[in-house]
Amino acid sequence: MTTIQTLHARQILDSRGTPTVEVDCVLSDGSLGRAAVPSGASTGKYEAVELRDGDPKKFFGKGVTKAVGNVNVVIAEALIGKEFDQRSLDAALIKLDGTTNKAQLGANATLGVSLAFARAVSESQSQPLYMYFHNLLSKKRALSMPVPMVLVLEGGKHADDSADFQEFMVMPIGAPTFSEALRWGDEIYHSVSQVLKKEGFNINVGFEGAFGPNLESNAKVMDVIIAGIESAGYRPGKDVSIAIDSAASEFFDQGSYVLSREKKSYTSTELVEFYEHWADKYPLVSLEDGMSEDDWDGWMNLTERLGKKIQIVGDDLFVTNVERLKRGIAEKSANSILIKLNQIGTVSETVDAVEMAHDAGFSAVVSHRSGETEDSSIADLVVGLGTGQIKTGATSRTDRVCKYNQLLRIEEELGERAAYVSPF
Ligand code: 2PG
Ligand code: MG
Repeated sequence: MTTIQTLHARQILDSRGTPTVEVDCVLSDGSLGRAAVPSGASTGKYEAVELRDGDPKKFFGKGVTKAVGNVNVVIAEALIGKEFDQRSLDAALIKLDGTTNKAQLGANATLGVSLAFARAVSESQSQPLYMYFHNLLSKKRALSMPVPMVLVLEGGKHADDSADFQEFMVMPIGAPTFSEALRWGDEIYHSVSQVLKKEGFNINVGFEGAFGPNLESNAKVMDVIIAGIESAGYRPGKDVSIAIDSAASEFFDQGSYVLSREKKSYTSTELVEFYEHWADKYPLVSLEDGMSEDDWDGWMNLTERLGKKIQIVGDDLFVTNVERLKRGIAEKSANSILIKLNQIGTVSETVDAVEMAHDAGFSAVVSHRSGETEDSSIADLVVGLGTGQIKTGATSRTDRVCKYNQLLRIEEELGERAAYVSPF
């Protein structure tokens, strides 16, 4: 148990030039923990509330001074001078908020405090942050270096006038170590840029550092990626496979899925058939948010048809929330969960979601948001919880690369104590 001496939040900017919350937590022994909160663009309807000021005169309503004030006044008054561990701190935050979705204090306020406290305690105990997270697990699990989902092309809400699906990623499943996997991913990222240039497309990047060209179809994106993998000298499907985040809630409109690149609308069943065709044709190993967040029947159908062959990941569907995950496990809606700290708003609830997933035989993929900061906590989280997969954007832009670089440091420190094992 540790006593919190001071809590101080401030408004800073994220990678999209949008305000976000940063929190400094100082413990009674003087240890400082600092954490910054990320923010989504294609946010799930059921995520915990991100509190924004709504004052149109400042930052177009996107200021976070209310959330900052909640930390500096409400939370500080309730917590300062008291002793906590991570569990009791997070329970106190949940109680103080009093709602089921952090609507009172804002998940950006609660997560800032929860994560800054985690960093402060790991500092106080002179232990790496990944070990601190590791020790929060109720059932022990090996530390592991994650297989990265390296983003190469983006569309949907993350890039202007690009593919309908939001993220196209490469997974170096055949690499021997994390650092080699990162090298392969980075080489492919650069090769994809060469392929695009050669074909006369622009190489402007989207929110997460990957290219967002105006290609004529979604299938063309897959062809470009395969060409990029091959020209970098790797074998598609053997060395490197493909992962997609469709972010289907974003193109679900009044009961149908509208792919504007294809100039076509699909029913839920037809979209599953579309994916089946892609899973036959391409070296696809993972599909995130293939269906919309409320299409539970569609998810069940997708998992029944494809779940033995590929990873079916729920992001907007589960929003790192154990209640929604429980339903997904019972109904066999997916076989994997995307993990985002700010979707739920505390470290402990995030750990609970990972453990529930693992107990059910689901995999868990730790993820960034499209709006990020220099905070690299998710690199430590994925190693400490041993989930084995991370999604943290392209191998460019410091807001993405800082997570990869932290993983390189952790790999160096752990050596053989943390294996790199492909789940595929
Ligand atoms: C996603 C995320 C991260 P956003 O959908 O998985 O890539 O996007 O943060 O915009 O929700
Ligand atoms: Mg997603």
